[in-house]
Amino acid sequence: MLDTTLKEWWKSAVIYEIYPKSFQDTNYDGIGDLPGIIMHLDYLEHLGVNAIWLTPIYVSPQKDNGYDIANYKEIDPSIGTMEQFDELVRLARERGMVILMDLVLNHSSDKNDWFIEASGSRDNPYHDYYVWRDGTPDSPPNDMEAVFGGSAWTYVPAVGQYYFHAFSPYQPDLNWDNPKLRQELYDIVRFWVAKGVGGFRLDVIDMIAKEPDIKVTGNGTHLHEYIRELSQEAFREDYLVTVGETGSATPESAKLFSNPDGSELSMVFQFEHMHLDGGKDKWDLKKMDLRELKQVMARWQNELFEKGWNSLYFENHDQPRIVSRWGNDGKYHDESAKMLAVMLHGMQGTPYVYQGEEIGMTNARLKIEEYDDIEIKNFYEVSVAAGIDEDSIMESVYAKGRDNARTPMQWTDGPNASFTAENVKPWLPINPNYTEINVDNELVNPDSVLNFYRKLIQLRSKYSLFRTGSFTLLDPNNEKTFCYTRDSEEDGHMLVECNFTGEVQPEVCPELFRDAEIILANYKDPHGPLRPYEARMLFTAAH
Ligand code: TEU
Ligand code: CA
Repeated sequence: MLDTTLKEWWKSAVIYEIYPKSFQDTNYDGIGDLPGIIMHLDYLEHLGVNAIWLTPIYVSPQKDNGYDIANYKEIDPSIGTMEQFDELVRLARERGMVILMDLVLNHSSDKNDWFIEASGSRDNPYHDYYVWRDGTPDSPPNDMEAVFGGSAWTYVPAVGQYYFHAFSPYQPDLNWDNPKLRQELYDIVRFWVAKGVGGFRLDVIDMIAKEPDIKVTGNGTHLHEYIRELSQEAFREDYLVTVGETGSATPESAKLFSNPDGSELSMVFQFEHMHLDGGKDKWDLKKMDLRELKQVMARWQNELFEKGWNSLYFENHDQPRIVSRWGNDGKYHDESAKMLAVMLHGMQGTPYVYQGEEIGMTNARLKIEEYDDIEIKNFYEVSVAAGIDEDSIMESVYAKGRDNARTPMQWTDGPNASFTAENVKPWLPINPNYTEINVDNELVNPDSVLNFYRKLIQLRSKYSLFRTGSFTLLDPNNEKTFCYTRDSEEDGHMLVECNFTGEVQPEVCPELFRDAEIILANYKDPHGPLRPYEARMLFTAAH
């Protein structure tokens, strides 16, 4: 069992992300809850993960499913109680796992008491907790757009000013230039540390030093200064893992964010590889070019080697399902789901498994009125208003909409996939393929995607090479296969071979691996040319 009290334990860990609303409903209101997570701790222990990241469970109007926090120190009643949370932390620890909280320190909800006070009068002490600029009702300070559509500025008549919001008007940005606000946030962190959590995922932490007057959100002048202060004042314990969601990160800035000297955060969670099948924005669909993916992954591997630490992920609650996105969710569903896992988990960094990824859950096509996500709804409205044709809007939503990842977890082939009771309407529809793709089926099938993930996760704790090895990309111009080696003088050598197509491809096997041991493969008798979506991991000890 991994000792999560050791410094840098997270370099050997696998993190599982839970979207609580969609995991397991136990009181039959159609919304997943904390007792639902407790109910499946044995499942997670069996899977072998070391930490559980919960997306925000604080009191929230749920305009953005918890990424709009009204009270940072209480649990949203739709999700559970503080007693249940304490119980979850304790029971997870008993099974060798820690809980990671998702902290949104860049913005709050507009229903947070701070904002209610702040928008009452300019003299209120909380006014300066937010970012205000003067303006008249019909002329915002500038033309900055919010991520979820519309202007990034909203006018409040009571104070005769605009407040800045990078996302939606329900998510006013906090003013990190105010030292009092910063102390208030550190106090919140300490509150959760005292509860025994193992660390934090920090939502859009690269946007805290915004400079909206010059249209800067990510990478503002004071960014690293603020993060270092946060780290010093709030993350005092060595064992805490801190994951910075940093959409603006480059390998260069990632070396600061995840500086091995511990002055900022444990690791970055960046998006460069996730942008390869988009254009001017994510809705602008483009086919992913495997050579580009290889180049991007290799650059991050090599630049951060011994200089920083990266998260390894394909899925999260904002991304579509990877087997539908870059695999084949039809004929080669199992093969491609396993292949993608091998490609990712063989690298250096901390791997993430997003709920349902381990059973190969797929994208879901819903009717427009069935979607819940603020981003999908706003995109649809704005696009319809701009005269874009309905079919092409829906193609983008099917391919990239965030609700693809948010349909309820598929536990069994019973009613409502056993996410909730039979007579209850889940908050978001269940993907109809739950009769085929579900945990129950996969637990008993030794060749399932689920059991493959178990083996893959075990390998990471067995071979230190996963943590230590350098990375070499093989055959960079091949657009069909993704092959690389990991090498360490002390810990040995690994070859990873992945076929990204439905056709047979020649194998790329350097001499060193002729007699290597096959430690994992998604086909029986893994030798010779790579069959459709075949993946192999070969290991040879240090010489
Ligand atoms: O996402 C940050 C972010 O940059 C988003 O714009 C993300 O790229 C987008 O959702 C993809 O379409 C974080 C959270 O992960 C997300 O769920 C929140 O909605 C967002 O912050 C605001 O808190
Ligand atoms: Ca519930």
